[in-house]
Amino acid sequence: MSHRVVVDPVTRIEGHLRIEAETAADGSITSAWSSGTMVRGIELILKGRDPREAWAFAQRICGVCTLVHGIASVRSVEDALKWAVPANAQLIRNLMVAAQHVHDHVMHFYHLHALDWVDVVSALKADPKATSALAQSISSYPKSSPGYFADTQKRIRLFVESGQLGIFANGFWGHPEYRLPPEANLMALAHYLEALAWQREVAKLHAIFGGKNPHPNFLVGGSPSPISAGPGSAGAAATTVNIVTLEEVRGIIKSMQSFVDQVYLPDTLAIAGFYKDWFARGEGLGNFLTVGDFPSKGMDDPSSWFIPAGVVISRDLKNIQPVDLRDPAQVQEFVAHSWYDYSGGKQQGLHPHAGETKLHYTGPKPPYEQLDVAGGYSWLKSPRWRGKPMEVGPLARLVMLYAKGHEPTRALADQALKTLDLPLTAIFSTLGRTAARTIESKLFADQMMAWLDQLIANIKGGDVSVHNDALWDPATWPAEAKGVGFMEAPRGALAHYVVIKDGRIDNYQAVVPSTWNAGPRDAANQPGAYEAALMDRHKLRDPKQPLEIQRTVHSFDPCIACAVHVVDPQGEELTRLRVC
Ligand code: NFE
Ligand code: MG
Repeated sequence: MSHRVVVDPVTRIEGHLRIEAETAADGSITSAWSSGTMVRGIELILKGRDPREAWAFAQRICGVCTLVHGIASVRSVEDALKWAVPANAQLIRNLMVAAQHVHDHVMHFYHLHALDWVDVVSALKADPKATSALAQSISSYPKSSPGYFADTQKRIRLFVESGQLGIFANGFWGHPEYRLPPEANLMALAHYLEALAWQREVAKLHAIFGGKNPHPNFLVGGSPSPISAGPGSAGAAATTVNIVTLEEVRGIIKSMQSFVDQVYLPDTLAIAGFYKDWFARGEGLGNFLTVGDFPSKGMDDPSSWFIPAGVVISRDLKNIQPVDLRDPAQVQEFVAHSWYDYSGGKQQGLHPHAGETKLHYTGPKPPYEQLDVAGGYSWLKSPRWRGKPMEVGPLARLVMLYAKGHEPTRALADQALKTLDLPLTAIFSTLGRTAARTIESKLFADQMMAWLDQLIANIKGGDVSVHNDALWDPATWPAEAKGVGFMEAPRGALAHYVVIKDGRIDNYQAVVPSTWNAGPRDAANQPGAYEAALMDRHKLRDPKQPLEIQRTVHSFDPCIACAVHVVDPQGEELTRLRVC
């Protein structure tokens, strides 16, 4: 007899996500559905506004991938108006976006995903001396003495003995699928706490270039903080980019590099070694999309991008398909199983420049026992590329870089596979996705140093330009313009679509990474990436503690706040939502 397992809410994510899975008598998942249960209206307020200030509103779509919607927004306006950005501002943006990736990925690994593999309670049984020996055998990270691990264990014991696990509450502790020895659990938990302190410092990079974090400042046509080529001082450091702040940036990049090299990468490999079967399930689609990012020249010169754009279908790395986000035949959003309607009917797909948002809730009155999966069941739409569902994110980027022969990527991926004694096909999996995130963190942290050196070389050569103000006056703009601003956000391909009329925003649409990955089935009943991954060889050991579902869903690093963000080009009222 089949059985429906419901996980709602999925915790340790951003936003509100519900997963339902149909299981057979032996616990195998036979079908799965992903539902965004929250509806928002943030982009509605963009209509009629000055496109130069759109970024400040769009950025509030999410506080986790904090700056990515700001970047996509300024790029959409620059694209629409053919507004060139100075080289220094491109470098500063690259540094800010890459810092966001490294920060976000470390936080995801330790604070959102690690506890799917690490048992907090088991760490209490660890021998601190043996933990120290284990840590020193895999890394040269200096915090590795027996005393350090004994202190960490004491902190965790205080949590557990108080009966209030606090940040460690709501785990499936003691679940038989936790396989790490107590010492590995204690080591990972020590690094969980280290990562909390580390992230506080590295977040300062955004404040140096953009005034604050989260939600740093941006500027259409460049970067907001002027560069001062003078000697620099503590006072000037508060308002300009100068030699003092750039050296601070260097220190932050070094701290990112050492944490990734000495903690994140060795921990990923050590933990993965105990869960090798998770490199053989959880792939799902096998289709991957990247939109490309990190220009060394400009967003209009794809040959200069550090991450290339492309599509891989059915793992076919030899045939990378070109991507054109402006092409209505390529990108479409479907609502066949979403709580929306289209004026042309629920079966059609619409390109985002012609996007519509009409709320149309057809489900049962909450709280309900289960989703109406034959009808609508999510506030997410289903984006498709040439009609096909796509996975976006770290694994898509790794696949694209690997397929294109990017040497540092190949070296890192091949080394990781060799350490774990796994074939290349192992990357198409739950832990492949998790490891891809770690590998790209190393790629980004190392590349950041090269971008910083280039920025300093430009300044030394006399170029202190950060903003092109030639188009600042809307009187210089065409009466009508359309643009796409795209980037690689930590969770994957992000594109903002803007239509500008008479100097004001006429339509604004965002197609977001977690919408690609977490969206429901489409008009052809094809599942989205989460759904397909959960249907790829999962078996629940205990349906009351669906740890296996958590592992695969978390491997995507869900952000449902980003994924659900209602746009209404007609300016209709969106708030009057009746579900009874
Ligand atoms: Ni809110 Fe986001 C990222 C975007 S969603 S986290 O990364 O865009 O997938
Ligand atoms: Mg959207």
